[in-house]
Amino acid sequence: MHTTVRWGLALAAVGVVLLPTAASATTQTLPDAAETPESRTDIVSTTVRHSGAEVVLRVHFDDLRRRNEAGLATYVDVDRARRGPEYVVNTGLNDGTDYQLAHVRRWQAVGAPLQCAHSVRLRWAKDVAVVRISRGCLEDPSAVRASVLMTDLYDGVHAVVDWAPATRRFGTWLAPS
Ligand SMILES: [Ca+2]
Ligand SMILES: [Ca+2]
Repeated sequence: MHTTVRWGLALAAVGVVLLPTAASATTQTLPDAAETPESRTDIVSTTVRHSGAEVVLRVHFDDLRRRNEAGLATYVDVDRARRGPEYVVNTGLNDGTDYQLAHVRRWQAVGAPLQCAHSVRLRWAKDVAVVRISRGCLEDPSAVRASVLMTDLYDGVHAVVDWAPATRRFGTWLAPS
């Protein structure tokens, strides 16, 4: 009985010690409200995963079609000491679109597009954009967090925007797994 109680206390102590590790996630999914009824590409959720090799953002839309007037900016923050994000992948959401990775200053892409490994894949049947950025592009950060902006010229003149999780706000910091 005495031994059992001791082990119980020991395990409880271990549990407390392990908590900070369990709390530093490598994946986060952020649900998003359907707040832009004018746009088919309203963001409904965003999943960010930080692996040992890359950062992968899966942005789910209400209805992603091959023809649209929408674009997506996926901002990545890698430096806590410097305000705002350091990188962005800008892409259209239409079939055959171009995309590019660039440095960011004050939420604007600056300088020449970066040539390191990154990709954007649009999956029409699943209504998902998959954005991949190798950790090497991001200078092997200890943690990252993301903010996503969809802009849609839904009628060719007026633009609606949808931020996730909110305007110029980020998800949680994610350490590589
Ligand atoms: Ca939304
Ligand atoms: Ca920063």
